[in-house]
Amino acid sequence: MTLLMHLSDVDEQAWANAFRTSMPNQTVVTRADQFDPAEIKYIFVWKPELNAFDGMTNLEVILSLGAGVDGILKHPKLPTHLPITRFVDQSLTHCMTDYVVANVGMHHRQATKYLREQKSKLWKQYYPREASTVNVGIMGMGELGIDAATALNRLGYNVAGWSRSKKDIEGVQAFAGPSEFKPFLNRTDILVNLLPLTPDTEDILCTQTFEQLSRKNLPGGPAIINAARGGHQHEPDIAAALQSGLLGAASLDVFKVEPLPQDSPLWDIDNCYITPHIAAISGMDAGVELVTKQIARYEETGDLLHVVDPQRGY
Ligand code: NDP
Ligand code: OXD
Repeated sequence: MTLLMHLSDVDEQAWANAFRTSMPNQTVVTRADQFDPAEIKYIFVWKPELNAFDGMTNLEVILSLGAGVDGILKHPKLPTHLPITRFVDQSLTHCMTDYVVANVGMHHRQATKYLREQKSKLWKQYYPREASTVNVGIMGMGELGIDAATALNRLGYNVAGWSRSKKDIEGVQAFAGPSEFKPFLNRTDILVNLLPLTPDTEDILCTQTFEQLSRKNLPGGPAIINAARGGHQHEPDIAAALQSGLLGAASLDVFKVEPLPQDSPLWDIDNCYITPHIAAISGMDAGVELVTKQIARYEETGDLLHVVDPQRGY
């Protein structure tokens, strides 16, 4: 069998070398190598180009480097009959939880107010309120949402989750489906997005959503944290909401266009906390171990783990 690396924006050669060590009996090629596409049985992919699957008449499995597979599912020449697996690993999950906990803590502890006052050399104490007075709402209670919710709950935050099906997690209030979206938002001071990008979730971070958030517990107004996909956010609405006070702050790790264009107004808004899509990464050690096990399992049993449901879109 031959495994092809098709990894845009990451060091494809370094991944190939790591796989050659972990699977010494298999052939591993990169896009820079000479190979016959008909010999490729597995493709390990991130941000596939238009020709990604061309000529692969014997391809059996598409293995995603990312946890999110929206970029693969929307590929115009995707061989739709093939299974797609996604990246699920504790190292990525814990990395995301770090990002969420850090940003929730920052907004709970009024980072924007203190940064503004620092600029004026103003020494003014606002006594911190306990974590239990802050309602955090997590949209998307899958691999990542559940871990973040559990960690925030442990820190004393009042946590709720919203998903398609209800989740029974101790100490975390469960909301599900479109009919419970409004009550979920109404109780939420800090809204965290960990949804997959699908037609149902596109542009979910918009004015209509922000207007329903609670304005009771955070002195500066509600905050949003988007660590999922840029396609979830309506960026003009976010910019307007941050400037009008409809939102007190936003932490954004992902954007409609990446890298975020130089002329985006978001860069200059002081209550917008921008990171360049690094909330959580698919580490090489974990990725090589996961894919090596997936292939061994598939070769032995024909089964795979973490298979995407193309109908649901995640
Ligand atoms: P999962 O597939 O494990 O979980 C998705 C969750 O979203 C599930 O709880 C699902 O509900 C819920 N959901 C899906 N559609 C809807 C909907 N229409 N309404 C309500 N809930 C919905 O995904 P992960 O937790 O592994 O990852 C989430 C996303 O995080 C990825 O898709 C990716 O885009 C993003 N990501 C971003 C990274 C970064 O660095 N910024 C890194 C890694 C991932 P149910 O449980 O009922 O099915
Ligand atoms: C992912 C990502 O989906 O890094 O894994 O965005």
